[in-house]
Amino acid sequence: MYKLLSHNDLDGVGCGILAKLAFHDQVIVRYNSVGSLNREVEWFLENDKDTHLFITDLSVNEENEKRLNEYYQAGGRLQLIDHHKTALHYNEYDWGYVVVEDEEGNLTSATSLFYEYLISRGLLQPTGAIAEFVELVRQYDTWEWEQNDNQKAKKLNALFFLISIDEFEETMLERLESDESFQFNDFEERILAMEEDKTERYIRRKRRELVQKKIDDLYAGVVFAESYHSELGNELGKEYPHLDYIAIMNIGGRRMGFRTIHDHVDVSQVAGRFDGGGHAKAAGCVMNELAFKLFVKETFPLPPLREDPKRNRFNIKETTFGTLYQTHDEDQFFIYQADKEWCIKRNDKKMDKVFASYQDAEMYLKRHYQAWLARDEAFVEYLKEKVKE
Ligand SMILES: [Mn+2]
Repeated sequence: MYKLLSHNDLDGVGCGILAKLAFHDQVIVRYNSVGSLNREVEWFLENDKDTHLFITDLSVNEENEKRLNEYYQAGGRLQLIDHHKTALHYNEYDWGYVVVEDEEGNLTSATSLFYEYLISRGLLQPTGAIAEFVELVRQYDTWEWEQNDNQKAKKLNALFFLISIDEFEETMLERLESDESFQFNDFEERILAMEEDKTERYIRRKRRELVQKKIDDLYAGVVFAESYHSELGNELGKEYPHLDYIAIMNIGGRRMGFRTIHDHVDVSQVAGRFDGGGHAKAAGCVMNELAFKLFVKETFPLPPLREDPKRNRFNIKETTFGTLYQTHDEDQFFIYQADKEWCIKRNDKKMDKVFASYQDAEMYLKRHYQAWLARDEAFVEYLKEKVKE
């Protein structure tokens, strides 16, 4: 018998589906959150000894790491497969296999690693449909789908959240066992289109709820949300590029996620401060007391960030003539170019700081004053005042 303990996200369930394709009714698959895996492992070590254990897309705590190693040394059959940077130390064990990036420089996922593992040992026959499914999961999990505009990968994840894990497993198994290529059916295409509209509306609303706070040396955008964490982190990150990362608080689940679109930020380190982990661009942790204080208690009284208007015709960024910004404190900031430098006037008084580029000046305003681009009407008023003077 085999047993697979895997993550309860698309990548983790991808591993479960591969295990069932390979071992059929000879495998028991259990999906876990980061928190519940350790209990499962403990139960396994006490009750399940004659089974070949796989752990995918998750890692255990130190205590269980030690116990699993003893189990392996005593002849137990065990394989851990993961692609999280924070799990790399498992490679020191014969039973650990952790790869973040493959030889061609592609980011891996647990599903893609497990697929190769099963094929290389002759446990699974590769097919076009399975290979495509694995690649969709990998692209979604590594967020490569966005660069490639791979809508099919995005839809696969959306479908995963629309139906139960059992249903998802069943319908995928059926398809992968019989079809030559991987396709959604008409019904799925229709509900996926509806789901996309709904997600867009949700994200639009959340964009207006984001608050900003400097935590340690980084500027965080904090938002409360139960679902669509990856999409939210990405959209909010792009909308507010002056923020180093987005923290998404799931109060009900007492968990939080961190996402960044920037290469200079590693959110697995941010999560690490709160005993969590993950990837450079996406990480998470359980909301401990310190995290609750910093991200919930202290951000609760803050007003949300205001979005820059998108339809301005006069007050436009990066014109040499000048651009007006406003703040919650009703300060007016005016960015303009003088010689080769970019300067800022705060309520008509030139500030000492000068900037090499418009972007630097704007970043400064947004980070320090949470300023937003003024609407055309406010800009026109501002110019009228200037003319009067
Ligand atoms: Mn994964």
